[in-house]
Amino acid sequence: MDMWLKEGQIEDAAMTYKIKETLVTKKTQYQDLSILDTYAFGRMLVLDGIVQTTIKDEYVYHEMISHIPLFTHPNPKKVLVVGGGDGGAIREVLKHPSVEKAVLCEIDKDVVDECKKFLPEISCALGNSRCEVFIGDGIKYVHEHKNEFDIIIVDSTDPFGAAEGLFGGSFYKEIFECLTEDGIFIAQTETPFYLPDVVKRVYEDAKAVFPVTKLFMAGIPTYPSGFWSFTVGSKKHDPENVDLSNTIDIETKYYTKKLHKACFVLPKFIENLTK
Ligand code: AG3
Repeated sequence: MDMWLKEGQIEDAAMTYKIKETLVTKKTQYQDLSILDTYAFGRMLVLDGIVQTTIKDEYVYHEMISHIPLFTHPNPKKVLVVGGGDGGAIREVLKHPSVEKAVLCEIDKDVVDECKKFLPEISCALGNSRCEVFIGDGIKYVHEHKNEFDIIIVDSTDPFGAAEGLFGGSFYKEIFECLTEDGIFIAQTETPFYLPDVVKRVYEDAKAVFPVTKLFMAGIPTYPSGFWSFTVGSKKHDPENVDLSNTIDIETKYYTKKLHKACFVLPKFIENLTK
C-alpha cells in the first residue's frame, strides 16, 4: 500500500508526498511531531501536519533567512534564532566568522532532540561551541533581553495557534528593544499567493516599528505555492542597498551577492502588498 502525506495548510489546495518510511511520530508537549522519509524530498520534519523542512530543499529557506540579515549588518556578533529547533538557521549563521554567539531559543525540546537524531545534515551545528541552545518561550526570552542581539531571526511555524504571538506589532516592539542600536530582525512571513492578507498585515506591523522594512521572496518547493516571503525590519542598515563588495565568501547553494539584491525586486501582485 502506498502511504502519502497530505499537507493542508490551505483549505482548498494541498501538496502530497509519497512516504518511504516513518522515522518518528509522537505527540510532544506542544504539537504532533513526525520525521518522515519521502521519495521526492528525502527526510522531512512535519509539525501538526505542516511540512517545516526537508533535506532536499531546506537550503533555500535557511540560507535566505540567515545570510540576508547577516551580510546586511557590518559586524554581527550576537545572533538570536527564535524557533528553528531543527538547527538549519544556526548552521548558516555560524558560517559567519564575526558571530561570537548564536542563541537558539526553541520552545519544544523534542524538536531539537529528534532533529539531532534524524536530520544531522540540518542540525549539525547545534553542538558548536559558539551556539547556545535554550529551551523556552521566545516571547519571554526576547522580553527579558534588552539591547543585546545584532540579529534576531524568527524561524517560526505558521501564524496560527502556538506561533501566533510571534507575528504582529506587540512582538515586533519587543524585538526592537532586544536588538542593539543598529540591529536587524527577519521573519518568515508566509505565502503571498494563498495568504496575501497575512503577508500585508505582517509587513505593515513591522513597518510601524522599524525605520527600514523590506519584503523579499524565495522559491521554496515544499511550501504552499512555492512563493515564500520573508520580512526584514532594520533599525539602520538597508538590506537592499547594502554594499556587498567586501563581504567574505561562504559556501552556499542558493544565496549569492547578486541574488541578495535581486530578491527584493518583487512581482507586481506582491509589491502591491507592501504599498
Ligand atoms: N519554519 C516554517 C515555515 C513555514 C512553513 N509553512 C508551511 N509549510 N505551510 C521552517 C522551519 C525551518 N527551520
